[in-house]
Amino acid sequence: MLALYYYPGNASLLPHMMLREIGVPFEMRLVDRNQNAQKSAEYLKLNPNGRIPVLVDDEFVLFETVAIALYLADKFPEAGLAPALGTKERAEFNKWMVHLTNTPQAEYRAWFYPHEHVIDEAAAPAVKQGAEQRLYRMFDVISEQLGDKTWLLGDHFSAADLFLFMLIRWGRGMPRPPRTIPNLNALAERVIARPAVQSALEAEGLKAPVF
Ligand SMILES: N[C@@H](CCC(=O)N[C@@H](CS)C(=O)NCC(=O)O)C(=O)O
Repeated sequence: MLALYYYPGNASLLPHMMLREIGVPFEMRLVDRNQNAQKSAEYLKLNPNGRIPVLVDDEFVLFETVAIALYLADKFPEAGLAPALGTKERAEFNKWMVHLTNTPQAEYRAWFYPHEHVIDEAAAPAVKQGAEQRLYRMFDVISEQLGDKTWLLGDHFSAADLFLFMLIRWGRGMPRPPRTIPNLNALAERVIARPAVQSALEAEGLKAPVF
């Protein structure tokens, strides 16, 4: 049995949307951040970093969003959420998954949790501002790369588009949100129109404006 440890709107949203795209039965297990449950002894056994998400597949336990996404894409290849292994398209897909996780997703960590990056709390606002400026540049580059293509991989919808959608969504509170970039806005609109995405958002109670 597949089970996803999640908190609404967190990085768990990517595997959650994928599970609904795949259409396989799975269980949702809330990690209540209001109770700091991600740092509980029980959860730390699943992810010693105390971060969300974790995927459990029977006895197999996996943390790191992109590792979970790749596992799901490869376990259910018929869902077409990643191109076939060993192809150039797969290399492109891997590029986007790695780029999105180690560039904007990592930068968001500094934007959402600037206090983790300083010793003196007074420096936290400057760290957040720096992260924001870098995020603007990153989204501009992603938008240039996307151009007027339907999806990051052209005609092929993939988990990378779901990932980008989640990152666009996370920036909705920034002074210049990613949705103000036309190419990114168009991609997010296409993603949100997907029934599987709609049901994931609804199940997590994420209401408009979603991004
Ligand atoms: N690299 C990790 C980062 C996960 C992460 O930062 N998760 C956030 C939620 S989006 C979290 O658990 N925050 C609560 C905390 O750090 O205590 C991954 O992609 O799985």
